[in-house]
Amino acid sequence: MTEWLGLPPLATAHGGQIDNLIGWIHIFMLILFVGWGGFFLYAIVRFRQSRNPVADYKGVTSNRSTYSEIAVAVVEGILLVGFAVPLWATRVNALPPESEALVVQVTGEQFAWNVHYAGADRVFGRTDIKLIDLQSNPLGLDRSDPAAKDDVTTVNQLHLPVNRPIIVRLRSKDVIHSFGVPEFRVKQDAIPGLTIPIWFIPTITTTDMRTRTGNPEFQYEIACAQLCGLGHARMRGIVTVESAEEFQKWMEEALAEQAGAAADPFR
Ligand SMILES: [Cu+2]
Repeated sequence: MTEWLGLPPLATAHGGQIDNLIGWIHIFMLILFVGWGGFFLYAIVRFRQSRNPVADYKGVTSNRSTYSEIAVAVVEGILLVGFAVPLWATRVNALPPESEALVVQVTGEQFAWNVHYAGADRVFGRTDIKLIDLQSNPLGLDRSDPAAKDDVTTVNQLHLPVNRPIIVRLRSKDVIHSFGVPEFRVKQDAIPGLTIPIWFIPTITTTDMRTRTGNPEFQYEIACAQLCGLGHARMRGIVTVESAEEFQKWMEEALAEQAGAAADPFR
């Protein structure tokens, strides 16, 4: 219904509502544009100098312009209070229970996305600023903490299972970044000192999207949507949406690889 907007293909459960709102705003703005544009042309012709050599000091006496201003304000109020605010409220208040969702921590830094999964125990391992090593441990994860044993961390690789609620806990190590995935209709600033949850349900796997778009190289991409420094343009993360089984397999492989690296740091 909203294809005429030319937005990127949609790949989350809530995105249709956002597209509808964007569509209605466009329609309303088009009506306003035609209305004001028409009035402007009318005024140029109607009040041309040759017809009105002397200024009329009385001016407009009818109330029509006041009424049309009020009508525009009412429609804008309805768009805001009736559509935009309730939609926003479900995004920020109605978070799914963590027992049903996959919770993943995503921490922005100049210029990368650090991804942290809690693993099977669903508890995020302890992190410590003293343990941060930009190459080997950018999150400062304490591997000696029992809760950290099954944690998986990646850089710029966010794997997500399809059709399951995802809660991303968004953080930043340095400046303001913004987690934007256009196909998910998700965009949220990452602000130093705050942990901001965002949630969505991905509905189309990367493989399916490649078939649908006819682009064999299609990737969902986290694009940093706030100018955050010189490397801003290369701050791109890859999001892989896959089946629950594929996701599980990937987690196990990543865990095995990390266990190997921890046992032999000079490997
Ligand atoms: Cu950034």
